[in-house]
Amino acid sequence: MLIKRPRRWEIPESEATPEAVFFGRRRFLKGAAAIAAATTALGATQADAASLFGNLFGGDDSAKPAAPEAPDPTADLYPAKRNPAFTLDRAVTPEPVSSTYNNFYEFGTSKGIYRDVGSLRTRPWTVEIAGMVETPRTVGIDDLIRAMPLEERLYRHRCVEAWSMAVPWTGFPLSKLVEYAKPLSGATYVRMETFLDTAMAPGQKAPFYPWPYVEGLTMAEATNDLAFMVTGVYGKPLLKQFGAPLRLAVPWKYGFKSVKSIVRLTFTDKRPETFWESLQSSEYGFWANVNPAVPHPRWSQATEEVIGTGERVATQIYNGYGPEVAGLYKDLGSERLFM
Ligand SMILES: Nc1nc2c(c(=O)[nH]1)N[C@H]1C(S)=C(S)[C@@H](COP(=O)(O)O)O[C@H]1N2
Ligand SMILES: [Mo]
Repeated sequence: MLIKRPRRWEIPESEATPEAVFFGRRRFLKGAAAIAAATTALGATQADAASLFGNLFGGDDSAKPAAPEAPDPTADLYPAKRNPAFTLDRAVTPEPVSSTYNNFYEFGTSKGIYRDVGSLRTRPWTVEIAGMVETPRTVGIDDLIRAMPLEERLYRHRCVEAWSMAVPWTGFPLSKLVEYAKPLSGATYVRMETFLDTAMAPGQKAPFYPWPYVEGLTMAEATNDLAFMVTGVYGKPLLKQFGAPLRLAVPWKYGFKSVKSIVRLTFTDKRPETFWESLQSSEYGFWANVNPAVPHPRWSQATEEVIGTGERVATQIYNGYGPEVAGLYKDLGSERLFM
């Protein structure tokens, strides 16, 4: 039994409001009012409306037992060999810490969604390759993982909410998946999408979010060596709360760019409209590169809480990955690159 108590690194809402809370509050009121109006019109009471809304986000925080599942069909591929090129300036965050402090709004807005992801079914799972490619196609996740060269990389991970971790991801360079997809030369962006299934993910019943979760990169970003498709963590197949069975890790950008539980990649010549940007473009942009000198409209980005240590450290430009990625942005002076 886990007892929920505030931890040192949980920044008070008054200081740094997580992505959800702002909308959480404003849109919550709208959503609650809409549900109240709708259900009242149908003859239900306001109390029913309130409990319906409570149910959307799972009114209680207690553990939900996960149904028994077959062992992961790719388990034999782990642990993969660590790539020594990717080192850290800090200790790896212990798994019990990083796996109990996650953002995955499909399952609710708390950091404790590891208790609620049992309903995520990761097999069968397919990944669709769509849009401007030689041949659009759909591939089974296990065939895809086995076709790719797996390696382990230690990456820093910096959330826009001013906390960070260091995580040993296993996966393959996104550039390998781009090669596999054979995009047409006119494609300039890749759009990546999470599943949409309200039965698996109760958070997707909340009507005021633009589901499914969408993210995107330019082709230059997607083929940069740092852009990593993640299939495992801590030497094992990915745990559900980290975005199983396939998620992105782009460590020079704020965490919200690293989309989880991907089902579709669409190659396109139009810049994708992303989940957070369409919710609130004045706070969350397309580029979202980490920069301590550019504050979020509601809090500073100068420092970050290292989850699990109680330490607050200085944030680095591009989250410390400037040598690898700064060149991608040298001709984009007029763009809002840092939010
Ligand atoms: N589909 C989906 N992807 C997502 C999110 C989400 O809510 N849904 N949250 C993002 C945010 S805000 C962060 S910080 C990271 C969190 O990744 P982690 O839980 O592995 O630390 O996932 C990102 N990817
Ligand atoms: Mo985040």
